[in-house]
Amino acid sequence: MTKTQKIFRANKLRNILSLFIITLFLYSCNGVKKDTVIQPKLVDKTASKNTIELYAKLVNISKKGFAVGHQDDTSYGLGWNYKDNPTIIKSDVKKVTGDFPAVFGFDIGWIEIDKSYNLDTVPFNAMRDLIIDAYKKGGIITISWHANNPVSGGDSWDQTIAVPNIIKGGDQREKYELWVSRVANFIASLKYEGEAIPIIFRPFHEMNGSWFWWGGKNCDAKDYITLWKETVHLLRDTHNLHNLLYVYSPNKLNPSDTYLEYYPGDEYVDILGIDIYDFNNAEDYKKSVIHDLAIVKELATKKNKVYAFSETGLESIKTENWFTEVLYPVIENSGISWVLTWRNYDKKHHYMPYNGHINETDFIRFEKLPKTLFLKDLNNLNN
Ligand code: BMA
Repeated sequence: MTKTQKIFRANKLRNILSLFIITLFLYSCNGVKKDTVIQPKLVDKTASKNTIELYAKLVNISKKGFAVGHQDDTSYGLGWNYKDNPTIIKSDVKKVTGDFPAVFGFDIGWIEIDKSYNLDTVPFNAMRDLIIDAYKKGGIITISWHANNPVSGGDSWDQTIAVPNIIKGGDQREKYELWVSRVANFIASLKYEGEAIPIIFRPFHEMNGSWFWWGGKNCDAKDYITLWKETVHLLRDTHNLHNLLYVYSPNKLNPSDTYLEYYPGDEYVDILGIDIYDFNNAEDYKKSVIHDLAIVKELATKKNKVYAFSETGLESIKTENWFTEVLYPVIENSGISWVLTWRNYDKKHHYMPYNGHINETDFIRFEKLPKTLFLKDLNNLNN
């Protein structure tokens, strides 16, 4: 190499190095923090500020641990019901641990048929008050929808074929649009200090099972996808709701299931979820959770989306130390943003412990573990 060639090469290297330093500098000038994510591409390009912030919060949570959620947490529990004394907001989780959960789950099944209370007898007026209260406390709200069967008039578990009838061109389309307008009216009524409360909306869940009219053998994947997309269009574009994050949540994957079989596409889903229950077999449960969450994680990472354990639990929680020894180890490092257990209806059908329950102290230990975020932890998170 000649002397001129050497000088030329050194200059070239210096130029590349300077360019690299300038790029880094520009990045820091732009205020791009080290752990800031690339702006998410939400389903709603005009999502409200609070909704974008909620998404950012979910990302942040998943880096610190996971938020703990409970369905109908403040609506009722063992031996009490909000309806009987709406002046005090109770919670079995709070009675046991001293803190509320960080995620509050609600279900709007029966709003579509214009009932004043949902399928589990929670009055919608009470639900609205409790959603506002949970939000005011700093909590995260998620809403599922156990809609009735629009063809037979039966409940969600009525497997009469209905999806082809309610998508565009179907004979029950008008009815479905009316149903969605009732959903939209309720969601539009969820306001705090004049602003729409951001909601994680999880309709048509567990679609890979055949127990609901919108899933499995009761519905083609193609029709399911059409229903999902049309529902998003109605809520977002016709009813102008800009406070929703949409969750896609299949049930536990059986060997023949593919997670994305019913997936409506990246443009229509904000969060990937999965529902898996322990049916009194901790080993099978742990295997499924590890296996399925790894799949969800891989897909969500590729798609740059948040993911969650959208429903779980062991009915009556008879397995000792279920929270610390069965659940925690399989989700501790999973990267989920939240985990939500189902409702506390009575001693036979409940998924969180209550005062005097055999797993009460285990749940107190669970609350103290480093990755579990309850309401106070959530409020203490710095961005
Ligand atoms: C199910 C059960 C039902 C309930 C439904 C909707 O898992 O808890 O009793 O009606 O969820 O909340």
